[in-house]
Amino acid sequence: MILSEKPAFVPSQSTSPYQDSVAAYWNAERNPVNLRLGEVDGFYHHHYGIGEPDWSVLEGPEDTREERTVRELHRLESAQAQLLADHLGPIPAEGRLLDAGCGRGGGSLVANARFGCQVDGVSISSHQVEFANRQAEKHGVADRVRFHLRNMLDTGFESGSFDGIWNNESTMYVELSQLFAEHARQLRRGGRYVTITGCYNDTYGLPSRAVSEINAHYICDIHPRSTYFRELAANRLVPVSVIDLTAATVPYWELRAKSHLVTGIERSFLDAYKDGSFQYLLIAADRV
Ligand code: GPP
Ligand code: MG
Repeated sequence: MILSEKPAFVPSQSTSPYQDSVAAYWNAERNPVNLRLGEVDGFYHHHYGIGEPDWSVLEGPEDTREERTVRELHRLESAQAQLLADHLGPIPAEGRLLDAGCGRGGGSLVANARFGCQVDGVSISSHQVEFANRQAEKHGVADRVRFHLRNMLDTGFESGSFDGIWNNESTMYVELSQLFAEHARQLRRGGRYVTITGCYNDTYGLPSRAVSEINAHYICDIHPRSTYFRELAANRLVPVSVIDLTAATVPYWELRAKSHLVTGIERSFLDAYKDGSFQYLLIAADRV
């Protein structure tokens, strides 16, 4: 055995048994509500939707009902991704963006289609990274949009190298103090950070039963609203927009609950939003 030989540097991925369990969940995940929706146009999302649905998809000819419902849920999820991109921009074509917790890559492809810029996405799930890179190939943008098996808390990317960073429903898997420190390091001065997230409402108290059910379902740890603003302020990230999307996302969950694509978590989201214990927020902040 040669003790002095160091193993080759591998960019950090999972850093704990907890993160191993999260990676295992996403490596095994094949929910039709994600795969069927992504097949509509090749933008595979791992977030929820916003806006008023066309409820008529639940009625009409039975032979097309499922397809019409899939398209409608996907339209609402796409609207959410577009809203997030609205808050990143304008980003020049020579700019660079980071999608932290990129899932199957739909959000990165949306941002690249909007701005034409380079986008890097990171995930600790090898399945998601491979899937997302295949999608970038299929969209013909693999030279501009790249997915990496890396940990968003310690990406290995150069300091000050990004014009914008976002987390689309991925902050509940990490400590915000660590996440925002890494984002502040990677963003150039004046760069933009955007998150869309579910947070628990401090005015309700601690997490409700429904919020705890969501945590157990996804193996995550939903943060209180207060922690977002405390940790942004502590990490040179100054909020510029805060939008409460709770009312805008409830109809998505109502449609999903009536669809053939239920996963079993729909009631918990509806209860959590309606009892006031949970909020769906967009927060945009500038790096100073
Ligand atoms: C998953 O999206 C999003 C999360 C697991 C984060 C939890 C989000 C909160 C707002 C609390 P998905 O599209 O993979 O989930 P599903 O399979 O249920 O559609
Ligand atoms: Mg989904």
